Amino acid sequence: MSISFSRNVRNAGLISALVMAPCLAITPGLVSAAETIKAVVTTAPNVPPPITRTAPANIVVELEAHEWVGNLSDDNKYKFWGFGPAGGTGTVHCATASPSIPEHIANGMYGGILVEPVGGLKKVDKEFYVVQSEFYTKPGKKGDTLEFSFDNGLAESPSHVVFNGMAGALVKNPLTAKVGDTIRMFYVNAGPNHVASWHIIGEIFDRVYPEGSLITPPLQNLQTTVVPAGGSSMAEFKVEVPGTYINVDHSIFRIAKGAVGLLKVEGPEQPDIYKGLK
Ligand SMILES: [Cu+2]
Repeated sequence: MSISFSRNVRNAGLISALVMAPCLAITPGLVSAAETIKAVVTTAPNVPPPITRTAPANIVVELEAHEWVGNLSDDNKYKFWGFGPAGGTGTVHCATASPSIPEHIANGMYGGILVEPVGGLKKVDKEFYVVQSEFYTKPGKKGDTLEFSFDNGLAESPSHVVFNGMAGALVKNPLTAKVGDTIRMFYVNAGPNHVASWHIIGEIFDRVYPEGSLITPPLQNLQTTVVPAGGSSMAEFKVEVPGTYINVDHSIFRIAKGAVGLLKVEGPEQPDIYKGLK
């Protein structure tokens, strides 16, 4: 199959969306009669303006498929497939059969989508969005643009497990907050193969909304939470003590493949809560 043919099929491909919180009770009859609106799409870290309508609508999201060579790690580049622009929280990915659905996801064709409950989410000081995903490459040497390996995908043996598209991206650009901040973190797991065990070393999640359901009562005081491949989670917590917290998939050897990020919290020491040993 020629590259141009597969690219054309890809460009015409379906987008399947696993939405975090389908919050409006929309009946099929209402949707078919509803107004059609073009979605406002932006690039991270921007988000579109809040919606003000109170009735259901058919939302058209225009995404264009792109290929580009970018950094997969400090040592290697990779030819990513993706959409531009894309934004939001949850999991959105291609489901096009050519060359194969897994190949689209393994090359980077996914993003997040967030549907807020009616009335919106409670205000917090900081919101973050982290996407975990795996890449499957053939071996290469430093400086190479690595090639995709279908065989390694089949073996479910990723060469890279990354947050936000590149090994160590959130180490180079840590998330930041101040002591006392309330934080909401959306965690999307694009897979394509592995379930994530999301954990922040040094922190406890005050509330976790498993599998991204924002209208189900949250679990409280969790250490680690499971995020399925093709799924998401949301956690809220308050950072009480300054320090560098480490965001990981607690399938912990994946740190060596790139799945590690930092959350740096600045502010006065809180010895009543935590004191390091001298
Ligand atoms: Cu695709």
